[in-house]
Formats: sequence, C-alpha cells, structure tokens
Amino acid sequence: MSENDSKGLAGKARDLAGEVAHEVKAAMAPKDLIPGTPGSGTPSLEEPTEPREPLPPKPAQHGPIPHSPTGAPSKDGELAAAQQGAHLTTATGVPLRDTDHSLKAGPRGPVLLQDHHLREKIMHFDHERIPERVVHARGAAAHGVFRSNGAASELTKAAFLAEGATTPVFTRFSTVLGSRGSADTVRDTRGFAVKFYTTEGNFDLVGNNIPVFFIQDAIKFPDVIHAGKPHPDVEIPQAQSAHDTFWDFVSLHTEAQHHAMWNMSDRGIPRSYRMMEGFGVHTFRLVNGEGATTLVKFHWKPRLGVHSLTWEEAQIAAGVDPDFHRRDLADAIEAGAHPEWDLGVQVFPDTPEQMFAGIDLLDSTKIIPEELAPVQVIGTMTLNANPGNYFAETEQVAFHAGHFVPGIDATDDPLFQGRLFSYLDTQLTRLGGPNFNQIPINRPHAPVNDMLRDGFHQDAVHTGIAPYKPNSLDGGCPFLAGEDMSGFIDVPQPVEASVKVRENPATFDDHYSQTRLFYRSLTAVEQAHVAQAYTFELGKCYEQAIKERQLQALANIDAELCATVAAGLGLPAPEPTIALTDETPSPALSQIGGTWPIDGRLVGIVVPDGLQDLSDVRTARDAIFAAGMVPLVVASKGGMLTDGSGDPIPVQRTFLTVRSIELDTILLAGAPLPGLDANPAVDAKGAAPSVGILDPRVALMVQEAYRHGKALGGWGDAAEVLEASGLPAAPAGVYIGDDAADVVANVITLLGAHRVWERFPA
Ligand code: HDE
Repeated sequence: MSENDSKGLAGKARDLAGEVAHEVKAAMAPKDLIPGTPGSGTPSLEEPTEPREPLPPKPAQHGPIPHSPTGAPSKDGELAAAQQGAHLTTATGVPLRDTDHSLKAGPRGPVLLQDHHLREKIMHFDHERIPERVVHARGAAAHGVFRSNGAASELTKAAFLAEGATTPVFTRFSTVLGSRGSADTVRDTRGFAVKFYTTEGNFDLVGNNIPVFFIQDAIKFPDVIHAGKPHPDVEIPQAQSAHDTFWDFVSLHTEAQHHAMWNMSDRGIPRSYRMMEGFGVHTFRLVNGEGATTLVKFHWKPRLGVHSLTWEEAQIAAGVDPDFHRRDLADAIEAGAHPEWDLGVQVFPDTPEQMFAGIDLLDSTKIIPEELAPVQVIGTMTLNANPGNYFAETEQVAFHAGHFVPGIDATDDPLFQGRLFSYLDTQLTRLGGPNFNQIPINRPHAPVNDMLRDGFHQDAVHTGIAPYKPNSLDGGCPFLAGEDMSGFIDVPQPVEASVKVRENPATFDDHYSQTRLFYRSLTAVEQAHVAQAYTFELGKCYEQAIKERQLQALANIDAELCATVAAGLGLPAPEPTIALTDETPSPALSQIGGTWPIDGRLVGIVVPDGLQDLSDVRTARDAIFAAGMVPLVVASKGGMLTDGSGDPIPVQRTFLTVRSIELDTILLAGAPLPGLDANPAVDAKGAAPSVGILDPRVALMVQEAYRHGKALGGWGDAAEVLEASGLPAAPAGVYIGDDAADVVANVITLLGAHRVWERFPA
C-alpha cells in the first residue's frame, strides 16, 4: 500500500471515529445512560472488513493528561500515546498480512524458527505482567480535580492549597491483603492514595480508610503483612484476616488492637469506594510563607457519607461480583454521579513535645477525636473520569509517601519515616528501574530539570553535557531555586540531644484506651456487627491458644464485647489484666444517624412478564434518572419490554443474572411468575418451593434485600411478592403505593439513611 493510500485510510478512519464518538455521545445523553458497556461504540455482528482507528474513549474516560517525560505539556495530544494507523504491524511498524497462522513447512509441517512475527508476539505476551504490589495489589482508580478553598493558605505555602487553585488528581483505592485478582468486598483496610499534579511538582497523599495503623514503627511492617497474607505453605486464605497467623500476631503485638477493631467494624467492609473516609494517618508538618510550622492530620470526608455493606452482602458479592467496588466506581462516574470528598485538616500547634490533649501525635495507632480538634475543610476533590487503560494508569501509578511539595513535610513518626524509604524502593522491582516517574501517569505537570540520567526505560532525551553541579560547561544549569521561587525547604527542626536506641517512647505503650474509645463510640447495631466479626474471624482460627489470647485482649477493651465473642466461641471470658479507663465516646466515629445524597445508587425495577401497561415502569425509570440514580430493569429474560405504546424498555438484568447485593433498593412492578429458566425445587438461588407461583429468584432477592435492611417499594401486585417471600406484615422501610413516582420519592427518602436501621435488632 502506498503512503498516500494509508494516509487516506487513516484520515478516513479518524473521521469515522469522530462521527462514532459524536453519535455515541448523542445517544448517551445522561438521562438514559446505563453504565457498563465495554466500549464507546456498538460492534457489528460480522467480523468487520473495513479498517478504522480505535474508537475514542467513552465520554467518561480519559488517559493521563499528556505531558513529556520531563513535564512539558504534550503538543500532539492524547493520540501520541495510543496506537496509530488502521493496519496491524510488528512492534517496529512493519505492516503484517497474517497473524493467525505460524510460518510452517507446509500446512501440516513443523513451525519454522524464522517466524519473527510469532517470536515477537509470543515474547511480548510472555512478559505482559509486572510484579503486583506487595501490598495494595488489588485496586481501582479515577481521574479528577482538586479545588482548594484557600483555608489552608495561612498554614502552608503549597501553591495547590492557595485560594481558588485547581489541580488535576489521580486517585487509587485498594484493598491491602489480597492479590491483584482477589475480591473487592473482603474484610480489610482500604488504601486511599491521591496524586496531586501541582504546579510545584507531584504531592502524593498515600492514606487509608482507617485513621490508625497496626504498628508504630515501620520495622514491623513485614511482620504484620506476613501475618495477614495467606499461610506460606498452602497459600490459604486469600485476602482474609480470618486465620491463625493474623490473630496470632495481633494478639501478641497488642499495639495492633486498635486497627484490628476498626477492621472488625463496618469500616472493614465499605459499601463503595465513594462512601469511605480517607486519612493521612500520620501527623504532617505544614510550613507557611513566613516559615511558621503547624502539625496537621489529613482527612477526606465523602459527600455521600460513610456507608458499609452487611457481612452477608460482602460475602455474597465476593462470589457474585468480585469486582463490586471497582464496578461501582467506574459505573458511577460513567453515569455522571461524580464522587466528591472534602479534604480537611485537624490542626495542632507544633510544640517540642508534639502532643495534643495528652495524645502523642507521633504515634500512628492513635487518633485525635474530632470533638477535640475539628476537621477544617481546605478543598474538595471530584473524581470525574475513568482511566482509559487499566495497566497504563491504575497498575503503573507509583505513589510515594515522600512526594512532598514546598509547604508540606514529614514528622518524626517512626512509621512515616520508614515509608519515606519504602515507596521508592518498591518501584524499582515493580516498575523495572529508576525511571518510573517518566511513565505517563506518573509524569509531573511541572517542568522537570533533574540531573538523574540514563537507567532502564529512559524516555527523556536529555540535552547538555554536564549533568552535575557545579558546572560551567552547561552554563551552570540547572540553577537552584532562588528567593524568588518557592523551593522545597527542609524545615529546620531541633532534634533533642539523645542516645541511639532501639526503643519507643513510653507514650506508645497504651494499646487499649483508644480501642475502647472507638468501640464505645459506636451505636448498638454497629457494636453488634463488631462482636459478630470477631466471633467469625476467631471462629475460623484452628488454635485455641490464639483465640484465648485474643479474648484476653478483648477483656482489656470491653467486658461485654469479650463475653459475647467468648460465648460464640464456646470459651470462658477472661478478666481484664488492666484497669479499664472511662473513655468519652466520639460520636463522629459512628456511621449511623444522618441522611446523605443518593447519587449513583442502583435501583432494581422488577417487571413481571407480559405486563400490559408499562407506563408505571417508565415513570419510575424517569424519576430514578432525575434523582441522579441508575435504574436497572430486571425481568425473566433479556431483550426489550414492550406494551404497544411508548419506547421499548431495555432489560439490564434477568432473574438468573441479578442478585440482591448489586441493588441498593428494589421496586416491584408486580408479582412475576416463575421464568422459563426457574426451577423452584433445585435452583440453588431459589427460595422454598412453598412460595408457589412467585419466581423463586425474585423471592430470594426480596428476602435478602429485606434482611440487609434495604428499602423496598412497589405497586400493582407488589404486596403479594412481600407476602409470598415471607416478609412480616407491615414491614419497616417498605413502601407500596399506587403511583410509581410517589413510590420512588418515598424510597429515596429511605435510601438517604442508607439502611432501614429499625430492622436490625439492637
Ligand atoms: Fe504502604 N506501601 N507502607 N501504607 N501503602 C505500599 O508501595 C509501606 C502504610 C498505602 O494505590 C507499597 O507502591 C511500609 C500506611 C497505600 O499504589 C509499599 C509501611 C499507610 C498503598 C508500602 C506502610 C499506607 C501503599 C506497596 C510501614 C496509610 C497503595 C506498593 C511503614 C497511611 C498505593 C507500593 C497505591 C503501598 C510500604 C504503611 C498506605 C511496599 C513500609 C501507614 C494506600 O512501598
């Protein structure tokens, strides 16, 4: 093919892609967008015969904002980083005519060693994987923007915290223990890592959804992780803390008790990444333009509130939809429900002892209750686009607890100090060398003029001959930042005359009072969940000594909790070995009691076969879209629902493919008879055959949703479904009416509280 021909085709393909993008955007008006389709266009049934360029990303996606390896905005736009041309080539750009057959000595003969295409294709495939993160391997991420309100500008000179500054961000959420392919909804801590691409270089806030950590000193990190990871002999269990090695460590190393209690609480099983708080955990030091310093703790507050799954939901989701959190984040963004968090700081004076209200600010197993130091909002993060490519972005993003910008610095917290070393070190193996900051997702959006050179995967083409300082051959460049620039200054801090030791300060010795504070701050329902979680986890341990040791720790936290767990394990409850302190509860630590926005929540509308009039279903769909939620129509089979008038309604889930856990609430547009693929007697998902004419999968769905405290609504014959599913008469949080719009409005009110808490006996 001549160069002109190929240009013509490429141009044509680009136009085509543009047209498709236009059509797709038009077709996906937010009103009727059901998120989750695999691409921005619809494939043809037949294998295509005309070339075209790859489809553009879906409207809710983009890749890293293009910058050169040295931080300059890319002039070629996003296409420069993607594949180009309509035709298949080798890695070196040679067009290929066949990729389906190896080069053989005759159709039935042996494969020839000279097949360079086969060799290259297989070689590259064989090396597609990089080592997964040693912790936080399982994650999902999104692009967004951070808008500062300027409230921190008195405290720090960081430019991105000045009033009105907007900064692109890339945020990755993760579990800690599981492998890359493990389930999202396991009981675990969640990572909450934000990369701010500021004008002064990248700032990474690498935090968790739990404000304390298992250990006070980084040297214990390998120990706690080895204990939490699967047993080394059989590599069981995956992504769980419910096993002997974890509780062996936690019960012996009692500084882990506070974090473990948070894990056993509902915080360990979030409903969604969008509904988690985030914490910087350590105390940070801020410095302002005058050189004055303050100590702060960072908090992310989700606008949607902090919400969790029930344990049963989490377990079902791990099987039914292991990608539950990842899908939720991507779908919400695609549906236009952009999650938002306020970033706030608790502010403490930078005194020599680094304590506040008697609590050591350098001990990462302690919080400062918000009632003692309120969280002051300094800006808001909105996540508004999904990554265009998981590997290039979510997998290759490299966070580093030591990526500071001028105005933000570390403290002497021994946990923080160890992290400053670890995050650079880990990328060498994971990303294959020292140039990981040149990977597009890691590139700063600020000019880079370092004197680091060469190394594996060097993408920059440096100029000059004197990458050293001082030099005269490159005119003395690069120069150091002068007075006129906000350069990074290591804040001069006095260090006490001291003796080199391997020991902790005495203030680190109290492992129980804040664990007790957390437990006592929870409502009765939340406390019951904690007791159940300990009973489950310890019940999964084999060794009685470990259970007894952990019961002793619980006795030192709360007698009632200890007694409940002990009863479940069939063991005696021990007496405390310390005097229990009378902690003042911190109501801010509970998740229950408020109402929150319902953006992006999923509403199932269960429609019986052959419904003559679908107008109520249409009304409900419209009302759900209008409220910023996503309606999923559930019917006995796929396809379109029609009633001879109005637009056909697409079915998103069938009774076979749906499960209650993926829906935040269920609306019943009548009572569905068993579908063709229902088998009440043997269907594992089915309810008891006694429910008679109701499809057993629908009965199961309603029973589960009820048990999980979900709001339910319906019209038509919906009341029959409730009865046939065995729900009590006049159940709390169930609204049956005549008018679909009214039902939706009532269910929205219930959803705002997240769950119908009255259904959980305290
Ligand atoms: Fe990490 N941690 N960590 N960690 N951490 C990593 O870095 C480490 C700690 C956190 O989405 C690793 O790139 C040590 C606390 C998050 O890519 C590694 C210690 C907190 C993520 C590492 C800690 C975190 C990581 C693994 C003890 C909350 C995922 C891969 C001092 C404040 C970031 C990587 C992402 C990842 C080391 C403790 C949060 C090995 C040595 C405390 C959110 O470098």
